[in-house]
Amino acid sequence: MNKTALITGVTGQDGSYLAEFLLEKGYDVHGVIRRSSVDYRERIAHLEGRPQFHLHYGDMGDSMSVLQIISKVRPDEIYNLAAQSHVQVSFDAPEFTADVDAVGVLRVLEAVRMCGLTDTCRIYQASTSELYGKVEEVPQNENTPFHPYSPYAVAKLYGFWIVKEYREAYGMFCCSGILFNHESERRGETFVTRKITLAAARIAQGKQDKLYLGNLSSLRDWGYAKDYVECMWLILQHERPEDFVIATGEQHSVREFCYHAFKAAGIELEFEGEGMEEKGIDKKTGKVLIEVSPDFYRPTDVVNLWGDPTKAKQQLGWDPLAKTSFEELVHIMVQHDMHKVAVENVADTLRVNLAEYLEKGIVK
Ligand code: NAP
Ligand code: F7E
Repeated sequence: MNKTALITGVTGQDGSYLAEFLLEKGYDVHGVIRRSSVDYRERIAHLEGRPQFHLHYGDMGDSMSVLQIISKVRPDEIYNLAAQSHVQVSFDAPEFTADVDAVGVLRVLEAVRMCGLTDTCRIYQASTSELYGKVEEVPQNENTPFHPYSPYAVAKLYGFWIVKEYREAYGMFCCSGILFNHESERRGETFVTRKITLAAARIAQGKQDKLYLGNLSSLRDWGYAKDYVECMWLILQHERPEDFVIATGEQHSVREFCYHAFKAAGIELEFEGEGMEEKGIDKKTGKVLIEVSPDFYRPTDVVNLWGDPTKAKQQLGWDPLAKTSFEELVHIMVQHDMHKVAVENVADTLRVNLAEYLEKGIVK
C-alpha cells in the first residue's frame, strides 16, 4: 500500500515542491486549497489530473473543514505548511495571522486526535527561524533561546509549543522543522529575494527603472526550497519525533543578494551612502538603480539570522554543503526571471501589434 500524505498550504512555494517530492516517492498526496474568486494554482497546475494527486477545499481558520478533510483522507503523514507567511503583512493582519498560524496548528492536532489517528499519523509543523527574532546567540541551533519579534513569529511560537505539548502529553509523533529562509523561482513576489531577482530582470530588459527596498543590511541564511522539502520528509522518517534546525550555515546581507542578482542579470552594482541615503548604482552608467524606502521597514525587524544545521547533518544525514549554494540559488532565480520577463516582453509586443492590425483592419 502507498503511504498517504496530507499537505496544507499545497499551493504555496514549499507545498508545491513537497507535493512533487512525495509523488516521486510513490505517495498518495492530498492537498488543502482555499476557495478564492480567482483560481490561483499556478505552482501545482502541472500536478492536477494525476491519479495520485487530490485536492480538498478547506481553511485553517475553519475547524470543521480541517476535521472533515483529515477524517476523509486518514493520512499517514500530515505536513502543516499553511500559513499567513509574510512577516511584514503580520503587522497589518495580526489577528488573522494568529488564527491561521497559531490556532490553525491546534486545529490539525485536535482533528488527528478526534479521528483516532493519534498513534498512526505523523505530523510535520512548518516552524521558522523567525522564532529566534531579536537573536540572543549567533549562529542559532535547537538550544538557542527564542525571542520572537513580529506577530508572525509570536503566532509561530504558539505552533511550536503546542506541537511539543501534544508530543509529550499524548505521545504523538509530531515535530517542528525550524527552517531558515528558503527561496526559489516559485517564491512569492513580495519576499525580498524574489522582489530583487524580478527587478534585476526587468531593469536589465528596460521594463523597470528603479528598485525600492527596506533594510539592506539585514542578514539571512538563504537556502533553496527544493532542497529543504526533503528535510521535512526526513524529519518524519526519523526514528524519534524531534525538532530540527534546517539551514545552510552561511549568512549574506540583502545588499549582497542584490549585488549577485544584478550581476547575474549583467549589471555590476556599487553601493554608496548609508542608511536611508544608501543607493545601488550601475557601475557602468552611473545610474541609480536601488534606493531605500521607509515603506519597507518593519516596526521590529529581525536582522541577524544564521543557522547551525549540525543536528540535521548528524541525525538526518542532510548535508547543506552537498546542496544548492547561495550563488547557484541566485543564478537559478535570475535566469528564471530573465526568461519570464523576456516572454512577457514578446507577449506585450504581440498585443500591441495585434491591436494596431485590428484597428487598421489588417486582421479581423
Ligand atoms: P507561501 O508560499 O506563502 O504558502 C503559504 C500557503 O499557505 C499557501 O498555499 C496558502 O494558500 C496557504 N494558506 C494561507 N492561509 C491559509 C488558510 N487560512 N487556510 C488554508 N491555507 C492557507 O509559504 P511558503 O514559503 O511555502 O512556506 C510554507 C510554510 O513554511 C509556511 O507555514 C511558512 O510560514 C513556513 N516557513 C517558510 C519559510 C521560507 O523561507 N519559505 C521559512 C520558515 C518557515 P493560498 O495559495 O490560497 O494563499
Ligand atoms: O525579508 C528585509 C526585511 O520578507 C527578509 C518568510 O518566508 O522567512 C521569510 O520571512 C529581510 C527582512 O523574509 C525588503 O526587513 C529589505 O529583514 O524576504 P523577507 P523574512 O521576513 O525573513 C522566514 C524564515 C519565514 O518564516 C517567513 O515565512 O529582508 N527587506 N527590503 C525586505 N523584505 C521585503 N519583503 N521587502 C523589501 O523590500
